[in-house]
Amino acid sequence: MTKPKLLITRKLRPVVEKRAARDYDVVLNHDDTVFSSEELISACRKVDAVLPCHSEHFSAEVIEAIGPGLKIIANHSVGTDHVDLAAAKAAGVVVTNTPDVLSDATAEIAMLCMLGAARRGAEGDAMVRSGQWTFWSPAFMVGRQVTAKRFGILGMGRVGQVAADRARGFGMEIHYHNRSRLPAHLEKGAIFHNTLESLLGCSDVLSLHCPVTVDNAGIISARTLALLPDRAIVVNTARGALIDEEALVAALTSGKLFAAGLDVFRVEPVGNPALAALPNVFLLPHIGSATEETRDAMGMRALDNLDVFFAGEDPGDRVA
Ligand code: 8YV
Repeated sequence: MTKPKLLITRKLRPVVEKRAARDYDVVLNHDDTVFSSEELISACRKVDAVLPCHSEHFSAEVIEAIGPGLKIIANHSVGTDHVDLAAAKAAGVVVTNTPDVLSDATAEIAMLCMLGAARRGAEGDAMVRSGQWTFWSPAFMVGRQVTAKRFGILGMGRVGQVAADRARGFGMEIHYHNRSRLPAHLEKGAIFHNTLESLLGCSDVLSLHCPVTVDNAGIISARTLALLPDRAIVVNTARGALIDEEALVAALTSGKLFAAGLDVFRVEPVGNPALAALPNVFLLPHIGSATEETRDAMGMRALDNLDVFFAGEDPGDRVA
């Protein structure tokens, strides 16, 4: 039996590429460069399936231009905002994602961002590294403690729930806003807010854990930032487009916010130079799920979805 032809757009873990090569006729991108739309269209036209990352954009135009050969987009990501799901559905292309397996890694990075922001991690690191640490005093580099403060979660899905568990480890009081209230065994005493506005008023640390959609892009804006307690901390490990970055810069500069910890940006790679110029921002280059264990698990989960699809069944992680 001929193996289905599979395009893997980016460099994955060796164990994942090995399994893929065993079961599929694999096309690899050895240079690990990001395809232009034209390159993506041309490469996808030659295969039955593609295993992309969030770095490949499947707009309605791209999906239409690829044409009928491509049967499945098996994402190596939980987020699917890089794929026009309605267009994929209309074109009869199945789309899957990789939920669950990256929740622990992403919740870890949310804690790193929270602590890096609260305890002035970027300033401290830069000072020691550059040889500028020439003075010490009890009045020096004083940050904010998170213990016993309120941790506000926007989006209490899988990652939000693990982040809540980790924040409980710091004795934080958990507040959340979500489309619907969780059952008590998942809520674990967290306080539900039926509006974002209500959550913001109770968030000493606001941590974003929701997918970005056309409806919530820019939801963290000058208006909503003003509703946070003074000197709050904003953490974003979800998607950059949730935040109006100009408004965030203004809130960090005016002192309304104490700090921010960010793993994601509107423009990736690169980030935002205005945010990078501020000392009270702790920055990471979108590495929330970048651990050995999680990268292996994401790749395996994407391959599981492909195997189920090519066995003629409906993949459990199907999103379109
Ligand atoms: C990944 C992510 O780094 O899963 C997602 O949605 O944003 C990240 O975990 C990336 O998509 C890996 O392909």
